[in-house]
Amino acid sequence: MTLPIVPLPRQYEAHGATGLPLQHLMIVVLDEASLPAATTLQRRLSGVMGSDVPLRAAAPGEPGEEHGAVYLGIDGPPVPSSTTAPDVSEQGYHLEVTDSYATLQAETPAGLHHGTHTFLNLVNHALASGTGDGQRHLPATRIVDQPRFAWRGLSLDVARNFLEVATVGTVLEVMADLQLNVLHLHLSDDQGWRLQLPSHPELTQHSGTTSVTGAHGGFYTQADFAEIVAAAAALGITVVPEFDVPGHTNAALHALPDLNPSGQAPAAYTGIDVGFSRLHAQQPATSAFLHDVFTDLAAISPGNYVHIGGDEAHTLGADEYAELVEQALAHVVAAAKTPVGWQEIAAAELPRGTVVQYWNHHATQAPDQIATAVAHGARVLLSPANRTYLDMKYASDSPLGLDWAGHITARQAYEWEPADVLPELEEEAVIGLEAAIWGETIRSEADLFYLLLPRLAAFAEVAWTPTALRNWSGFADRVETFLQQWESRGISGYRCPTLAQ
Ligand code: TNX
Repeated sequence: MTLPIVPLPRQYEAHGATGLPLQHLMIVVLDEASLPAATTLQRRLSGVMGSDVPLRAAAPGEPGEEHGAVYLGIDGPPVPSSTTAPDVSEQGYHLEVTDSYATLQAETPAGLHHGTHTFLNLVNHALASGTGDGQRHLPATRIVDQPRFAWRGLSLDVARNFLEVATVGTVLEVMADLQLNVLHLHLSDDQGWRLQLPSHPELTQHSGTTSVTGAHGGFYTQADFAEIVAAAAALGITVVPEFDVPGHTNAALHALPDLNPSGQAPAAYTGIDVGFSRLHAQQPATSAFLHDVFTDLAAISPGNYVHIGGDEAHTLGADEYAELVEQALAHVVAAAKTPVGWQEIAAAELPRGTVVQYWNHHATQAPDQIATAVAHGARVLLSPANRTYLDMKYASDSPLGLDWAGHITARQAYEWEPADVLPELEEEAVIGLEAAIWGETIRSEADLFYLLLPRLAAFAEVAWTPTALRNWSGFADRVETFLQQWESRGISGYRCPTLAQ
């Protein structure tokens, strides 16, 4: 028996005869800490079942074998809310589906969320494959599951072109389906500044509606951002917000003339080149700018992590680059958050615990700096561009996407081993994996999902399931139901020809 879901659980076995009938399910919470995950499960389960699934608290001493009940409980010590998920290595869960009830248990709220996603995936599969209303059953199974990597992220570029709150909400639901737990929002770049800030409203006033080609601008208000964070938390997903400095800053330079040595703001940028813009350490307004934007960002973001960017500042000298990066890092630390930055920040002095996001795919570049950073207490997030940059074209004839890191078929997004990316690193130094989707060629939600799916599903299984348990043809079979399920929700991926190979 193979469970028909993505990512494939670590351990499972058949456990019963007929399976659990889908009619008359009800959710029963065994403790208060389980209520948030239970409430989200109730909402999503009611949605797929097409009728309200009841939820109630267990009565004290209730035997726990009621027909149709789905019991949810947390049996570990209390931990802070799911916004701290990436630090929690205990993201595992036990799910037991018998012929008459189901029990889902985890040590943490994060683990419980993952168990509910698996439960829903099993329900979706049963609904898609059942023969008639009365016939639908969940497979009776006992699952013991936990992820390989604690941080399983997606970096979403809303700066090159803007994505509406509703689109981000759809991305979050798809991420939850795939057990991903970090949404990294790339909120500023040369082409736009996407988050309204109390300290500098000019940033969005002047650079909020600009974009690549000028057609798809927009920005999030504080209320929009809070809505995204809340939607993510309800699904067990942490938001890691990024303002990209000291390069990739034309939108800031355009909105705030004081950041420019000439005092003159450059024109809004609508092209797709990288590496040309920069902050100026000697400019008096620069330090205050760095303080204000990272302090504001940390204040409105409940998650533990704030990303400072740091990539591709090609027009800055090494010393000035390090000075500006160190200022940004210090503001994040002063706001009691853990900083994250692209791999180039390893050239600067890093606070202990900083997460360095490695995007290169040529092992010849930068590993020494990465190794030094790790020796000083940094952790590494792996985003090798030739496997995880999902804005790369599938093939030369793809209508969307770039190709500087090569083409990435669904199969290439799946068949790789994270330990080979930086082989000299101990696995404990690797906090996890993050896919990225950059927005240069994306003009709509349809464009976004064309590039994301099914490659994001392939990525998710690489991040969750140990390589020894993975195989391509099994994945290609299992992901087909997901593609159909997403299509029924109006989300269309690309049927990459490698799925049939
Ligand atoms: C690289 S690698 C970038 C982005 C681009 C992307 C396009 C890195 C941290 N930055 O600025 O949008 O390539 O694929």
